[in-house]
Amino acid sequence: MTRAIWRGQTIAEGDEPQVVDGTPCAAPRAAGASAWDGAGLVAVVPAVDEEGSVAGVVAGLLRGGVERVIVVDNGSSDRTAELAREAGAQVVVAPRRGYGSACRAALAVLPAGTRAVVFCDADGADDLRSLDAIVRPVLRDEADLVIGSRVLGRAERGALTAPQRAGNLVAAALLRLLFGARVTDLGPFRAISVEALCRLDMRDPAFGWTAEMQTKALRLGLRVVEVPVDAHARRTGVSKISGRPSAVLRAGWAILTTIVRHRFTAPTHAGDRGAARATVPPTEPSKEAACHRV
Ligand SMILES: Nc1nc2c(ncn2[C@@H]2O[C@H](COP(=O)(O)OP(=O)(O)OP(=O)(O)O)[C@@H](O)[C@H]2O)c(=O)[nH]1
Ligand SMILES: [Mg+2]
Repeated sequence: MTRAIWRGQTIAEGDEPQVVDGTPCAAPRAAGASAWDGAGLVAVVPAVDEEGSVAGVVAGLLRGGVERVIVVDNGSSDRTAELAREAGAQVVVAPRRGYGSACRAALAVLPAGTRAVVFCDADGADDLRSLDAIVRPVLRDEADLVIGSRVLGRAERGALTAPQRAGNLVAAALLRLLFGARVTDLGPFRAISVEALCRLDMRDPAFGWTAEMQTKALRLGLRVVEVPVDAHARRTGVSKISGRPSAVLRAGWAILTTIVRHRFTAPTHAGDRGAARATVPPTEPSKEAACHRV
């Protein structure tokens, strides 16, 4: 059984996220930190046992101009939630484990007036100097989905493991074959408009989340662009995906099957009932945005 929660999105009964702390961000926003107005920009940060890095990520996002940061925790055994809250984040507990479940839990508590969502990992691997390049095309309505490509940017040693690079190559080849899209990465650092999110009706509870988002967006003909981003290797904490062979295999399988499945199934339009646009204008992103349509 499902119930409507937000602009046409649905969530399974018993899957409701628990808002631990609904207070808005406390940290001051740096004046002139970004070239855009961050009003309505929400960051979603999935985190499990990231106490060494989460506060820095939250503070960096707020400094960069994000209006609200939602950290979604899944049963951390360390001080992740506490430190995220202290840094100014709203902390949400997702009842089910999984990267996708965490992201969905955050979407369920998006505040009214949200225009765009930027997803960012909690381990400090995403270089927040690229925040502006990621969110600007969406906030200016020049793109619906912007993917930060670590392949086009500088990935420091250890930031992308050999299986990650190989997986990206295979996924990119598949996306080119099935959609004609010039995708280079399925990186987690990405921004998307709320209208596009509604239309995608995201479902994947785990590692297929990023591939689902890209594939459905391409299938629906949304404006998907990549921008180069720099990436760091995690410096603290333990890897939940790339450092664990079983997780790598599961993630790889989930990504490939997700791409193929969504290519051959009709896109869902659950979000079209709400504020989503019926059609997306075929405008190209401006050159100024330093991004290319995939
Ligand atoms: N809430 C939540 N967060 C998760 C879950 N799995 C992973 N994460 C977070 O998702 C982000 C990506 O996970 P990582 O462990 O960094 O995966 P990775 O980037 O492939 O691996 P590294 O090379 O170690 O960085 C991190 O912020 C994790 O804390 C989960 O089940 N729930
Ligand atoms: Mg990581």
